Amino acid sequence: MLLDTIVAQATAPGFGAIALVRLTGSAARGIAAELTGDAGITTGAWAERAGHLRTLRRPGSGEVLDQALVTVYRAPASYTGEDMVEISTHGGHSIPGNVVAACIALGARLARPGEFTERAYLNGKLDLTQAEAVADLVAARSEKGRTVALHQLERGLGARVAALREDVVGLAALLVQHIDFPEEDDAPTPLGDIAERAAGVARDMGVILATAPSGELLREGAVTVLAGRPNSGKSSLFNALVGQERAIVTDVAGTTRDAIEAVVEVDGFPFRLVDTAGLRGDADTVERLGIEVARRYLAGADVVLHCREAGRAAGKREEEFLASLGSPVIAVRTKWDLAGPGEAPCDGEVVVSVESGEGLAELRSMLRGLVFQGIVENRDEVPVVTNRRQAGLLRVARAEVEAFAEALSAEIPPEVASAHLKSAESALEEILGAIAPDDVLDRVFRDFCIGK
Ligand SMILES: Nc1nc2c(ncn2[C@@H]2O[C@H](COP(=O)(O)OP(=O)(O)OP(=O)(O)O)[C@@H](O)[C@H]2O)c(=O)[nH]1
Ligand SMILES: [Mg+2]
Repeated sequence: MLLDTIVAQATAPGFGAIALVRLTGSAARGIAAELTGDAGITTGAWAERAGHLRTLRRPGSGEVLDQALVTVYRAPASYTGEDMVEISTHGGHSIPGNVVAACIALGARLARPGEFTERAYLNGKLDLTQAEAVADLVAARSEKGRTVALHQLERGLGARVAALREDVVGLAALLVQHIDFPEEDDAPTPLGDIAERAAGVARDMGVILATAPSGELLREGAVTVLAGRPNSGKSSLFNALVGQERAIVTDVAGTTRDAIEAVVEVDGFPFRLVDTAGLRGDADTVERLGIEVARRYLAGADVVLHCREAGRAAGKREEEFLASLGSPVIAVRTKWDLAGPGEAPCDGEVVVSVESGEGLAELRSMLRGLVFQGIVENRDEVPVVTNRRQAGLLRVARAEVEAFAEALSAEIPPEVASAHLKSAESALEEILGAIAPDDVLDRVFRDFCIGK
């Protein structure tokens, strides 16, 4: 596949010792030869995959841009599968920008986000699940999230989906035998057996699908909403869990008005912590808006930390509110350093004090246990389905294989039933990206960084 030549700075913009500018495409080596004034890059005189220190010059004026380390990769042995050049320049704002501009002046085009990885996919270097893993790896918010993304980059999901596709193709082959040679002596596999095998394949799909919820949580972080009456210590607890003073804390009820989010890692697992406005009926307009926001977050929460300060009994409305929540709730008794002598926590309540630090470790371990218990127990079973695209298509494939098994059992003609297998196969191929409509590709690569 011949595509135009693209360029981008792969390292984050800003101050740093080194910046990496990447070029890929058929003109990559020619552009690098002009930048360095060294024709050896195009003739093949250069050792590939080795750094060469060269002076880069602006095309036309010959003004020196930088001294840089230039590495050449020849197609197909490169990340994208095309001719590629990586230029390590000095860091900072202007040098890498000038080098990118010089490449553009020499005929390259600025890359779109994810375009390098998209080319790797288009050239068969990665399947689509691996391309997704590249984005996940860069964006991973926790140690465990990184593990999952790495597993997927090693084709953790891709290999299993490819095996399932083989299973489906195998079922179709058995069926064809049956359709073509129903009367043969060494008889084809009976339809009942084929149906049973199909049910087994659908079950295998179910096992992988069952990892989808935790895969998604590990990627996105579990949405953890702090809720409770005004002044119950939500923002203080939020700050304690985040480890810095992010939310404003005062002794005035109604301090927090908008939702504040922070991603925190708890024992290697990712949580998206949300501090919200306290819930009460007699709020002013701005606070009421904040309460509305809080309710929206509560509706989408994976877990709620309900805060009630020491010395205050739970109101009836508060209990009704808790009962109305769809998500699991951890009851937190805050400001425990202020608890009266006879005061005791209720059943299942965890007591904390941000003053003394008491109870924070216990709260963290409760949080991790509640949301990620399944993963903690199955240490070896890495979740393989990590996003909605994969889960949706796998669900389609499973439904089709199940429908196929049922059709055979209902004595629907095999020729007709086989249509379900075709659909299952297509869905599995779409997971791998063997067939992928443009809008699917756009969605996958849209969230990448430029230069990746
Ligand atoms: N002694 C003590 N005071 C605390 C503790 N946690 C919070 N406070 C105090 O309680 C008051 C309210 O705390 P916030 O964290 O602002 O409470 P909030 O629930 O966010 O309040 P709103 O945003 O108004 O809904 C502040 O004066 C805090 O300093 C604690 O563990 N011990
Ligand atoms: Mg607050």
